[in-house]
Amino acid sequence: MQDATVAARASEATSSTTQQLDVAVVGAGFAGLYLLYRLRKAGFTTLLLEEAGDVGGTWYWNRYPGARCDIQTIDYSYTFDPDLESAWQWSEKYATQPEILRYLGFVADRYELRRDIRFQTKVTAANWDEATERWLLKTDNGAAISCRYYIMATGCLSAPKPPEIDGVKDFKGEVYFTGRWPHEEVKLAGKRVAVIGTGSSGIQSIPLISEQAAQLTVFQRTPNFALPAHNGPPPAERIAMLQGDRAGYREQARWSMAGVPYPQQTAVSWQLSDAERRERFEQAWATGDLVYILTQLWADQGVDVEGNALLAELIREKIHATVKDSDTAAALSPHDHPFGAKRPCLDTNYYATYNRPNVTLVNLRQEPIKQITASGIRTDKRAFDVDVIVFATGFDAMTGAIMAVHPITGRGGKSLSDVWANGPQTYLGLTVAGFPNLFMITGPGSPSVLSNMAVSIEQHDDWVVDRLVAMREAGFTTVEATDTAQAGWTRHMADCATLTLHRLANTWYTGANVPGKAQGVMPYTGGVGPYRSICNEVANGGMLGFRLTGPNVSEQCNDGEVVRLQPDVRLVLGMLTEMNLPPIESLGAQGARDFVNEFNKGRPAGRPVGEVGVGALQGADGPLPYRLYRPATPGPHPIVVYFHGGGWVLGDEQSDDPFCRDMCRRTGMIFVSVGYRHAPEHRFPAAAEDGCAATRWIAEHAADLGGKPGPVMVAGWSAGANIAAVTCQLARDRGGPEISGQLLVCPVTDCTFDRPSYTDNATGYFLTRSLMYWFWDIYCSPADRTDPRASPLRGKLDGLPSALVATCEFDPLRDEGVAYAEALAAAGVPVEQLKARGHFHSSLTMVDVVITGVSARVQMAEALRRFAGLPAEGVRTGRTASPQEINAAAG
Ligand code: NA7
Repeated sequence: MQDATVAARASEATSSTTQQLDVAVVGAGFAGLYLLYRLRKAGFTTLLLEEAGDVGGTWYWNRYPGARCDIQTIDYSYTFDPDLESAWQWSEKYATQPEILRYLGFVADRYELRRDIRFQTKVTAANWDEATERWLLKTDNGAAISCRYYIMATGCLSAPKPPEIDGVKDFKGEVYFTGRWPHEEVKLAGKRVAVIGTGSSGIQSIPLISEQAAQLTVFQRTPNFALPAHNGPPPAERIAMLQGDRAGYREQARWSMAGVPYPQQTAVSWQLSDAERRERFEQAWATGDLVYILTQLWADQGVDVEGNALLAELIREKIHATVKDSDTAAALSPHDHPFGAKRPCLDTNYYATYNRPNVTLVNLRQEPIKQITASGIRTDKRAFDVDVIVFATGFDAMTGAIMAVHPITGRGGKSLSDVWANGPQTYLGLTVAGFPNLFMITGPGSPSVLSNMAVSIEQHDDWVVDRLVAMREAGFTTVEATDTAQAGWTRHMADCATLTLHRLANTWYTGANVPGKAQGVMPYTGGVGPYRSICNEVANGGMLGFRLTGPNVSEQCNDGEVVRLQPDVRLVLGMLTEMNLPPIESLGAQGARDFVNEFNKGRPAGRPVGEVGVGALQGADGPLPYRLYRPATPGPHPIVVYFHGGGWVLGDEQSDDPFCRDMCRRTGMIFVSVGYRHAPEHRFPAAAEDGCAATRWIAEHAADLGGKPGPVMVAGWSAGANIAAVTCQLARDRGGPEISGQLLVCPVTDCTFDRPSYTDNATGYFLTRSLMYWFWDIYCSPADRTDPRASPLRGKLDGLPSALVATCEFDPLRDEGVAYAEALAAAGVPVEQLKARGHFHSSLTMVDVVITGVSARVQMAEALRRFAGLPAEGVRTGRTASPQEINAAAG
């Protein structure tokens, strides 16, 4: 940007009249530039306000040595115009800051964007004027602005965080911030330089600073994981993929999890040998691609502490292999957070830099900084005299640029800072209730920093402009998120966050890097593709969760929550819908069995247990197969007799294998899964009688099976839970076996179809009303259905063993499960209810697929241990480890 142009724009705007606009946008980075392009094309009068002297956003300010993108540049580009894509060629796999800045300048020139940008202009206040229904902006340069829509394209990492160290002002040497690096050359040659901070900015700049400085001292508070970038020309195979099918490549990125076209990894760590895992890791290490290593090694690395630890250990090995001094290597090796939970970095020679004689690492965990003095930095052990201090201390991320930069006052005079005092609340990360016509591009609550920003920015820009166009066509002039929608989004965000490991690290993702900032995972962790489909759903659902008004149209408010399912349940159901399967009941019994067997082959293998054995036991009318899962701990163990699901028609003793393994591991108990007889070959009461007979046989042979003699427990899912419930009643009435507890997961308990859950969830959640009709028809004649051996809710319930009854919100069987639990309680049976919000009939047994079911599985395991008279602390909780626990485990 030539100075003359800046001056011209400023003087044009200094008139005393308020400038009237359709849209004002803050920020001329990736987001603002494309937004301006689209808004202008759509016919909105638009002005961009930018504090800097030229376009570039974060790439204007972050000019420190070594600044580069760390998403491959061919992915970190605009995709809206194929001509632009062929007009610009990137020279490197990861472009430098100057090249990215040139690119953004090229884009600004190509679409003549600068003529609608007021540079060197800060917004000093933004107020929603209820009378005119417009935003009124004050700026420090030029006329005030009145606009219908106000859009923050301010970036997620653009408000540098103060260093919070005493004495910075006393320092007599040079001070630089990586996020506000000078435009003129900074000469470090021959100087003693200190760098504080080892996030991406520190890790990128430290190797280059070390080459110039006489002495470099790095002050590290938290070690970070860094991987070699292997920078060079853009990789030929990715270019070939892009050029082979540009549209397809870009579309795949848009629907991927991270905004980069990689497929979902399905192999899980425990299916791979050490050698196989190492081979995958070495390949990833050689690839030099963050998204690749974060998503392609094994499916559990991003969601499971144990799967993640395997990878973290391999990276620590690399650090030790590179850094010669073992104490320095140990200090550089992260142990306090799972890999990926804090933003990992791409580096060029970062770890090797510590082998240079002029580089020293100071571990602030062992000697915290006391203060900065006139001559340098003092820790509580030593003083370091330096000529230059570089603060690579990061940003007030996600909310800083929106909230801290200027007061934003919405409806009723409420300030955004107050509304967000306990953390950002948004609807879709795009809007905030109480702030009509205000949009944020890649705001908190959207995938933003957990994605390829270029993809997320284009999606947000497109979504906003498309909505404004649609509103204009319909005559609406205001749009505002409802409280219901926002609360629902906050809940969905929290559900998503339980899926990942981000909550286990103190990072700028959670606000932990800024003292006093509210804590919580701020970006949307549910993935780019799922997020895009949700935004589309909102738009296609009549602007679900928004109130729209206009002068000549009646108000429209299609209120509600856009996602009520757990995020992984939503993905599973979405995949099932896409498969366009025929209704199971149309396949016939054998066809349905074949289908289920085939379907089960595609699920993750169950986790290892001590031993899996098979055998035969005595059923009601002959031998039945069983499968026994034994814990790895020394026995004898309590025994749980397990009955699989499948509507009395489908499945076998193997079909709930991952669930049996999971429960065996969590409880430390033997699970014996019984292959009871099925209909239509063996109709009612064969399955029920087998259940009782099998339980008796197992109780009698407990010692032979390695189990504890004495009472057993029963458990089952769906029709299997029906058998478990019936078994308890029969055992009580027939003088044994003794049963100490029953775990009923989504049980069938009654033959009527008139409870509301049969209507609410009749279709769309895999187990349908018509499938249940079919199961009942095959299993049981109408005359037999009221028999308590088919409908245990109709039986006598007193004197039954303690129970845990688990039900799922989106399950036709929900209400009969609840009815059974209530009836048991009324009969004086100790009963615990587990109502799984956002889950469907198969959620709790789909181990390692529906990961959000883990807390329910923990609760179920605790109940079984209670039934067995064991202490609760033996329950393995899987992914619920806290940062403290990770630290403790790491020693
Ligand atoms: P980051 O990733 O937030 O890193 C900041 C670093 O500065 C980090 O190592 C911090 O340690 C350290 N820090 C912050 N404040 C202090 C104080 N007071 N004393 C000592 N050390 C401190 O910012 P970056 O600019 O490197 O990267 C930001 C993102 O930009 C990056 O993730 C990419 O997405 C691009 P801590 O970890 O808090 O202990």
